[in-house]
Amino acid sequence: MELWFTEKQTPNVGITCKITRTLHTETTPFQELAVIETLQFGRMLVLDGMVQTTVVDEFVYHEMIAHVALNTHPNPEKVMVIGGGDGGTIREIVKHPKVKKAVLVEIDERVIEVSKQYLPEIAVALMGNPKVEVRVEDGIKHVKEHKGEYDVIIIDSTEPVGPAVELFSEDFYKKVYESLKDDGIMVAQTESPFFNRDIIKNSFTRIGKNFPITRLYFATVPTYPSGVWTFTLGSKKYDPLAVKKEDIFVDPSNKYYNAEVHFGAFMLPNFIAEII
Ligand code: AG3
Repeated sequence: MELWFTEKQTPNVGITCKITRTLHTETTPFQELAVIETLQFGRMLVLDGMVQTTVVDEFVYHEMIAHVALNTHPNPEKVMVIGGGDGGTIREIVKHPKVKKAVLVEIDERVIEVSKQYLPEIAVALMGNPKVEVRVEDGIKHVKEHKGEYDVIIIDSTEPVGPAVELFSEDFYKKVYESLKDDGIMVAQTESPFFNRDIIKNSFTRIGKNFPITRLYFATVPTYPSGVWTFTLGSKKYDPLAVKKEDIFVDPSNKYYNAEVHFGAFMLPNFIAEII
């Protein structure tokens, strides 16, 4: 018998993976959570039917959401991730030698626990890393209560449906701005330039209302809708394109991000550039 998982990414297109088994399913207070074993991409974390990460391609998204901002800031000592309960973004953040503290603020404790159990290579930094603090808390509440505290804030959210809707609002980006120090930087995952052009445009405009330097960049993630994914960076002071190449920190374990990719990711094909 063949077992297949399909995410219907739009009403007209989906991604289908042959699987060997379902490792875990549950309904948490926030969402439906599953971990399945795919043949092509290894273990896969699925929330509300949407692929969040897979063992085989997670490095692209996690390196790219973390290292671009960390290398734009000259001294990223205190960093926060909102969402990102699988731990992949935190794992990348603690690779950076200047990071002293990385705080994960995830609303759904079950995502953290299930990731630790079934995706240990992704969740590794959530299991006793001295630089990491894990907080099960609403990110919106957290930014309101922590003003002027962070050097870098990374919004590693799900799609803007369900628990993450507010994480794409102008008011939230303003709270993120206020939670950053005077020279802070934020990054948000902002979806597919093929399928979610409105989301990209709206996020860019909303982030740009708060941050004087706003830039869109992209990476290729095979298991996400269309395989092309964007990130939007908002910065109070430092421009990611003004970074000196020789100052860029590249961990030897990186599989995607390097000093060339740092700049190349901002070189947008026309169909992406025209969105913003
Ligand atoms: N968060 C963004 C995943 C969005 C994928 N969308 C989809 N499959 N329709 C990923 C979290 C990884 N730490």
